[in-house]
Order: sequence, then structure tokens, then C-alpha cells
Amino acid sequence: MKTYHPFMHTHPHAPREPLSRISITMPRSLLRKMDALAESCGQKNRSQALAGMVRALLVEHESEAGQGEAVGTITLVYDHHRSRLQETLTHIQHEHGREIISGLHVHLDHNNCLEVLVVRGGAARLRRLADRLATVRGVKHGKLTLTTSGRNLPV
Ligand code: NI
Repeated sequence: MKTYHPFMHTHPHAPREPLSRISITMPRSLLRKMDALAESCGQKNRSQALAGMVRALLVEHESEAGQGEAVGTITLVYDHHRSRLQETLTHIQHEHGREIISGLHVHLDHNNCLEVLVVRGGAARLRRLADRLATVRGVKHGKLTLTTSGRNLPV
């Protein structure tokens, strides 16, 4: 099965920025692994693959640094029959009305609900919000995915 890593790909309609040509050295075995990874993601252009990897690291670092504004999603799976669970989640979400931009609720089956919240704000604050929601009794799974607002990241 082919794994698709969107971070390895440049948006085809992205505005062109001047390119710099560099020459780098790395251990041969590392280069082989990089090529194999890129190829398994369908990326045949070595320069683009490497740029994609650097971009992914920048996003990760930016959101870990906790500085500036981050955007992301909080995914929750829970059993809505658990008493007071829904009420508690709603209460926490109302306290964070500024960070929560949007939400999606899917009734997965008779018991389970999937909720996806789109959030925006300081990375540290978003992490605290996600922790609070995920540790409510009855929440089976909670996951925060931080990405970049895109503002400080070249294409
Ligand atoms: Ni539901």
C-alpha cells in the first residue's frame, strides 16, 4: 500500500519563489533511506522531497515552541451515555469559545460519538484545552493535531 504524506508535496498552484541551489553531503545509507521514503510517498523529485521534510519539521517546531498562533484540531471519541459527560464537555467548550472556531459531531453508532473541534490560539493554551477535554471521565480517545497558520511558512 502506498503511503501518502501530503507534507512531501508542494501545492501545484503555489506562487513561485526564487530557488537556491545547494550542494549537501550526507551518509550514503541515510540518502538511500531518504530516497526510499520519498518514493514510497510518490515523490520522485529529490529536491522537492527534501524541502517537504524541512517544511514538516518547521511546522512541528513552530507548534512545539508554543509561540505565536497555532491552529489545529482536537478529536474526541466518547460514549454519550456516560452521565454528565456531554454536559462537562460542553461546559469546557463554552469556557474556550475564543479558541474553538468550529466543531463537527458525528454519531458513530448507538453509543459512540466523534467530535472534531477546529481550534486556534497559543499552542500551550490549545494543548491545555485538549488535555482538559481528553481527560474527562468517559472520553475514550482524545488527540490534538497542531498545524501551522501558514503565515510564517514558505511554500
Ligand atoms: Ni453523538
